[in-house]
Amino acid sequence: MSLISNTNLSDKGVTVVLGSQWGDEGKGKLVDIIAQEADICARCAGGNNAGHTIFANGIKYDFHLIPSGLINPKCTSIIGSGVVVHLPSFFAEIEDLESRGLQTDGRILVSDRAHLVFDFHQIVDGLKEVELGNSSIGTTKKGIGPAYSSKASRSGLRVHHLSNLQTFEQKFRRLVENRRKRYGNFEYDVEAEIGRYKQYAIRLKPFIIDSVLYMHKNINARQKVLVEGANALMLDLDFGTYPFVTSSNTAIGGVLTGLGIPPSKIEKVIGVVKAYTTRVGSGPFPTELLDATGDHLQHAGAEFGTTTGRKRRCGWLDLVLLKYSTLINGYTSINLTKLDVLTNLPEIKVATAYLLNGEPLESFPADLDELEKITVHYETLSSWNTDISKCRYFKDLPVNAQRYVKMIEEYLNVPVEWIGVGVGRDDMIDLK
Ligand code: 2SA
Ligand code: GDP
Ligand code: MG
Repeated sequence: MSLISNTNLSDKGVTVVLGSQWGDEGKGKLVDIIAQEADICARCAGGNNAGHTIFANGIKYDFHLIPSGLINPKCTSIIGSGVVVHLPSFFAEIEDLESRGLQTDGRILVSDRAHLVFDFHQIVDGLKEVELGNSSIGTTKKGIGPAYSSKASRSGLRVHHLSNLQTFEQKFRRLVENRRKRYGNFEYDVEAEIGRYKQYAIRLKPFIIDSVLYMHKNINARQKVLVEGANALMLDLDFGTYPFVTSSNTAIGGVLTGLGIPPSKIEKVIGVVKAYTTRVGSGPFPTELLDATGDHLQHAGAEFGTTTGRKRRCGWLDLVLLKYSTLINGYTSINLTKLDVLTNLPEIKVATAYLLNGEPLESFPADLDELEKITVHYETLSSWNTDISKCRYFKDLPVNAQRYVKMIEEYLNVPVEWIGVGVGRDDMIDLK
């Protein structure tokens, strides 16, 4: 019997799950658990750059574009207007999930306002990275940045454009032409792509909805609604380590703009916090460990990108970063994940301050040059060496693991509601 409580979702408002660090905190696992009670699970931002791995019923599922609530057969998945959709990947993901035994018919709905990612966006993503040379972002090359650029420059194509193929074709040709002017005459068969999209237009028709109306009707009917954040706060276009960020608002603001729901409808914001820090791609990482401890975390935590297979960089938990993340997202509770990965370390360090010229900074700096110059102040905590993966109650944890959790709670002044102790759905301590 699962020890996870049955009171995770409220019918009074929406529950949001957000990544608090640089992603891959284990959002998918929590979303899957909570979605067992949900009527609706919605994605609001990002695209198939995201990767959410779930182990449930003895099966491994990798979600990218489709919300991770799909494993509950009673839960409907919504791809909101803030998401960018690469249709070939969308259909391939559905086929993959069906091959793993999930039934998807009528259970996945896509906003008519969502923007489309085309193969040429992916080509441009690669070309842009090459152009940046040593300063490349380390994107997933899924075309996410270029698709959001088309959106921001008001030349993008949205899902509803597929209902008028004549306009679609005109706008599409203009868009490719424009990108060729900027990036050269890259190889891309425009005619073949238009042909494919004529087919996709037919195939996608049953999935398309006005998601604004859908969400409002269901929220007002007191359906249990869960929103799954993709990527994480430090990858947010405005609040992350710009320019080493993704191109969407991955913070709480993206939930509102990416689904068209007002802030008053949000009841709960759960921040997913990995017990250490990881980052995939380039960019600053103050607590990164470029030593044997970093390698140990990478191996013990199986830290490989879910989408690209890249090794994730690893480092100590950074409470300065998490304080900043908490300020922006206003977490009402925390899911601390992967605590089991810290077992058997000789000691554990936690960053509690950034010092610039010997003085502590009040918050996470905007300027990456300033960030380069800081010294990280760590507190050292005693570790534990007993296996915690079978612990199901807080009191079962070794005292030093309990102290670690308490320290995070006190520093951030946010209650830890869940603690992840393994990959499986049941490997979770529910503190409620
Ligand atoms: P992009 O492709 O334009 O969004 O890349 C911009 C930056 O955002 C980072 N990014 C991610 N970071 C962590 N996890 C992500 N999803 C995959 C996963 C990543 C993978 O779950 O493991 O498989 O490599 C993700 N998606 C984007 C990216 O690394 C760039 O730093
Ligand atoms: P997401 O992007 O936040 O959904 O996270 P990912 O799925 O990309 O990466 C998190 C990885 O950690 C996945 O492989 C999960 O199966 C795994 N994971 C999640 N929670 C835990 C945990 O508590 N302990 C361990 N050992 N692994 C976990
Ligand atoms: Mg991930």
